[in-house]
Amino acid sequence: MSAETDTIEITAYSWIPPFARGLVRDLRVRWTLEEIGLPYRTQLFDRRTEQGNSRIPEQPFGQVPAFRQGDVRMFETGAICLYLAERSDTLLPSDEVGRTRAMCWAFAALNSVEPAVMQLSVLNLFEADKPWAGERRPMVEGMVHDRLQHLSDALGERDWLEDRFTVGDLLMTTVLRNLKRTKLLDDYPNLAAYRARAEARPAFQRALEAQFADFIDDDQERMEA
Ligand SMILES: N[C@@H](CCC(=O)N[C@@H](CS)C(=O)NCC(=O)O)C(=O)O
Repeated sequence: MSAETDTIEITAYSWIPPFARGLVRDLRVRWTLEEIGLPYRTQLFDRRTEQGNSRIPEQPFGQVPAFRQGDVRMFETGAICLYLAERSDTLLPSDEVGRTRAMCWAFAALNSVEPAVMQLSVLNLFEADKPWAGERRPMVEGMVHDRLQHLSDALGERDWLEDRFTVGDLLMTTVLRNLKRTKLLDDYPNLAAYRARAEARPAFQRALEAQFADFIDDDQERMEA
């Protein structure tokens, strides 16, 4: 029997601090599944009890998300989203040129843009009270600006990074969402519009709603658009 006939299950959190809600990376997988129209169920973990040495099964680093369908067991959102995107041309064009460009943007999101963005997130969320935070911020913001400027130039006046929405845009949007509590995107109106355009997709809205619906409490502070 093909693994594709089994129910898809992904891991997610039933509780995580409010600042992270709407940003947790299972959103990428949920969004991918919504775009291609595949149902899934979630296996939930409470972040308050999954700390220390507790590990989320099937994810070597104890993180979310993990993905399971039949014998297929995956971790790493980039791998999961690309694997799923291959099942339909909604997120991955069937022509070789389009498919390979989409793959490049998927890796660019996770490997070229996200590392700089995450350094800023860590500084703002976990290191802001350190005596050296003020000294470090211009350097970190400079790195992010460098990436954003190049991304902005690559996007230009188009709606998407290539001639249509792909898994590359999906992943890039989830990376840019981590800048929501900063003003950095204000300097790049085309990127701000790009992110808003992607977030307006019904599949994204369904994925976001589903992530919030899985939190067990009513502490539903969100990352507003
Ligand atoms: N590279 C991994 C990163 C996964 C990741 O950072 N997950 C976070 C939530 S967004 C997590 O589980 N953090 C809790 C921890 O690290 O213990 C991926 O893309 O899947």
